[in-house]
Amino acid sequence: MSWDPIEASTIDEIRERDVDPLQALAAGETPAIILRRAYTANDCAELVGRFLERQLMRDPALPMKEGDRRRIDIGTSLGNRGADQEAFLAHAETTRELFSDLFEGFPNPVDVVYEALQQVAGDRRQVQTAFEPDGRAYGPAIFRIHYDGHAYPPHIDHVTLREKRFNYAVSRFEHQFAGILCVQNAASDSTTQGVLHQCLWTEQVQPHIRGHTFHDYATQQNIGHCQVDLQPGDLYFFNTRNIHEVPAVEGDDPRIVLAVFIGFNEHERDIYVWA
Ligand SMILES: O=C(O)CCC(=O)C(=O)O
Ligand SMILES: [Fe+2]
Repeated sequence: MSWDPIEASTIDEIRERDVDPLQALAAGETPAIILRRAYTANDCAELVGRFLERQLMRDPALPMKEGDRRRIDIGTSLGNRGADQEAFLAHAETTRELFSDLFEGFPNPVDVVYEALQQVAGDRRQVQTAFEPDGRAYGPAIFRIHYDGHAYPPHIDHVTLREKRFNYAVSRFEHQFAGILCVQNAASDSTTQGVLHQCLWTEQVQPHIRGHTFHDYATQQNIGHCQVDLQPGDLYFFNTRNIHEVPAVEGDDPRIVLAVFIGFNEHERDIYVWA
């Protein structure tokens, strides 16, 4: 069976290809939903300028110093900060403040991602930032800036299956997706953003993730994959229970994405979004 992304430059076309693309992602029937040109390349470039102006990222033109990080986050990551729920929710508040004026003069890229997801999801579902029962919200989205040498080896992302967090409202979602808006590629001729393997995580696969032998396992088992190539402004969604990876960034230009995680249950109206 071929395993191809549902890809178009309008949501209408995407929904013509599949009546319920999120359900197709949940079922593993498609590797990704790719929306081309969700944001303009020009706005992407100017946004990077804004990050530099506001010193939210390290200027790649300056020499790297001892202790400089290969990845900088602008936003609040549940994966990184979720161990302390109070601190996580307080940090999320500062992200919402930061984002309240960061995009002045541009279309708000976080809204672009949420609106695209809402349209893909359809009227019977409601996309919203994740929140706890007391009303406190998570960070809405995160910019990740990856410098030379940064890679994501084969892995999954899942609040319960991987992170084993059960004390968050998002732990009720069976399916977790990611939404990634490409803001800047590492080099002009390298457009690979992600490699998605046609393999949903199970306990049986875990030793190959832990032992860094997934590629050998995939070859042995004839597991196919889908390579997603993006230009700045392209947005894609995928099921984060599919083993996935991002090849190492090469060169002086950092790879920059705007990322969200998405919680989805087939029979639930609410879709929660966080970072
Ligand atoms: O940056 C990406 O395209 C995806 C990164 C990823 O897999 C993750 O953050 O878990
Ligand atoms: Fe991931």
